[in-house]
Amino acid sequence: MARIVVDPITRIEGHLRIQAEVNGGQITDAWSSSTMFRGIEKILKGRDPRDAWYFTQRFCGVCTTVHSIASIRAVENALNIRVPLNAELIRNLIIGIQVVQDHVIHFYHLHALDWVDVVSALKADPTKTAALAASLSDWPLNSPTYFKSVQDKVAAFVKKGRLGPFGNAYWGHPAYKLPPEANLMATAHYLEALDWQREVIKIHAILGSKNPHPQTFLVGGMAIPVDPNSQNALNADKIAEIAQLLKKAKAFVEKVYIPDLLAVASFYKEWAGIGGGVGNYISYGEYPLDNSGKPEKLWFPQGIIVGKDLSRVYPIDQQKITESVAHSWYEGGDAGVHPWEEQTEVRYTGPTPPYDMIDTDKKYSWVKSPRYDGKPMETGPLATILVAYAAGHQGTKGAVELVLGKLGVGPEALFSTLGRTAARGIETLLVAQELPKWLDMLVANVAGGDLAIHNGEKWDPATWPRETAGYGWHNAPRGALGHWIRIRDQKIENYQAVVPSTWNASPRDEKGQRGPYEAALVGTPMADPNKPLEILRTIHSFDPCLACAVH
Ligand code: NFC
Repeated sequence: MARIVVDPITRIEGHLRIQAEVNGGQITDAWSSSTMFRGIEKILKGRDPRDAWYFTQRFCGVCTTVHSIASIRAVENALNIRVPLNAELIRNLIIGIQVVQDHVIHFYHLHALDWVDVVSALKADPTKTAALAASLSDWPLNSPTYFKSVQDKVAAFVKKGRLGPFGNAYWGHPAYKLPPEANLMATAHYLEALDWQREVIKIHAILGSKNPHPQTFLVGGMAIPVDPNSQNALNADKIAEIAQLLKKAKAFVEKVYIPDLLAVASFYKEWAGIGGGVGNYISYGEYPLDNSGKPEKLWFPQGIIVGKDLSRVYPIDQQKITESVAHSWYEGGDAGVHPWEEQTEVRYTGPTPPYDMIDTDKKYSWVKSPRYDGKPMETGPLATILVAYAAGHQGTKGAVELVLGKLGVGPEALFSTLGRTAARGIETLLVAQELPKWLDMLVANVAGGDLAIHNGEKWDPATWPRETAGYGWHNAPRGALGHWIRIRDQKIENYQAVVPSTWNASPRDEKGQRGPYEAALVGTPMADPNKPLEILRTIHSFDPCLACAVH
């Protein structure tokens, strides 16, 4: 038996460490740990609840909008505020383009190199690469000259001995399966996606004044006036610019990302039987289609799937969500606690760095262990797509069947590392195709004379009850994000976030149940424990963000 440590896991945000036991070429047990403390929940106590979004947005530099949305929804829930339809639709546009940009970045820049051997791309024939690309898509850039120029660029890196963004990887590892031409095609699109993502996120600059960390959120609505005829508002020119950027976003997803995903996945079908994990899934659903606040009005439905059973989607009861700190470096009892009651009080009992192993029988992470009704839950694009598919969501059903059909696998293939990566592509495609419709809804609503953007009825704290509590949910790129707030005497009494990567990266709970990363790694084959590429594949398929997870 070998014990291995991967620390830090790179190509993620924040600090994640995996300890694993390997027996006979397979992982037999694993522990997920974050070695970095944040503490922003503590900073919020005593502040004005209307300011909370501004602080929580700094949980993360990657999902830079999501903690504002969850925060303002939590305060609106506590104060029983309905926001105007224009504000809901603008929020949908901000959220949706974040998801699309984030998932493309994940596929190319954070995950592709687990499957694509960049150095092998040097051996490719650019003409054959162009023929391969043309067989998959009519994307205009895909020519022999273009692929040759990319190959020359990579060759120049290699010649200088400085691989730049491609440095320090396991090139030549036996688990890489793509032919050189597919490697060159994916490498070219890796570089192209860098430019594309910078362009499409300009929508945040238009609607939110900047990215990262857009600035136009407001409890009760948004701080961006809508008026087709004013230069100082979201007017017809700006709408036209957003429409162009959405077109650009959709084209790249349809013609580059999805064809690449299918092409790469077709060489790694054995990964449809690896990396399954806990088998329970939670999705908060997303994209309100009106301002009723009702879950049934969300475009992606919300719900829970238990034990990989796609015949039932359970509604979510927020009271059943708890966090345990049995194996996390915080004060607290053994049983999980609901976020309204929970505290974040540090009790570090870990080793003093530098260290080789963390004793995982004791506390071993700064991440807490969220549980639903006592069960570990996976969240993220796979959960979103499984819940929508099982709930009979039309667009999702069609897209899932198309992808499964192209790969020649059944729905059970979704419960895997490959399924997680495919589901992210499906979510991106569906959102990219839907975004222009939400823009059209906004334009139609404004054209009908509704210019309302903020509900100021409860803006004055004197109108608030002396004591209240609320929660705000958002389906972020990495999954189910919830913020819980208690307000007393117009100030924040307690604030707790239960974040997608907290669900997924969680250590064991008081019953010894593994978290999703830990469970997904069990059974993973390892060609060479000294080059743990397979661990990266499964962990990256979740798209971890440990800055968020610990917050
Ligand atoms: Ni950071 Fe996240 C927050 C997480 O909710 N996990 O998707 C978003 O980061 O990327």
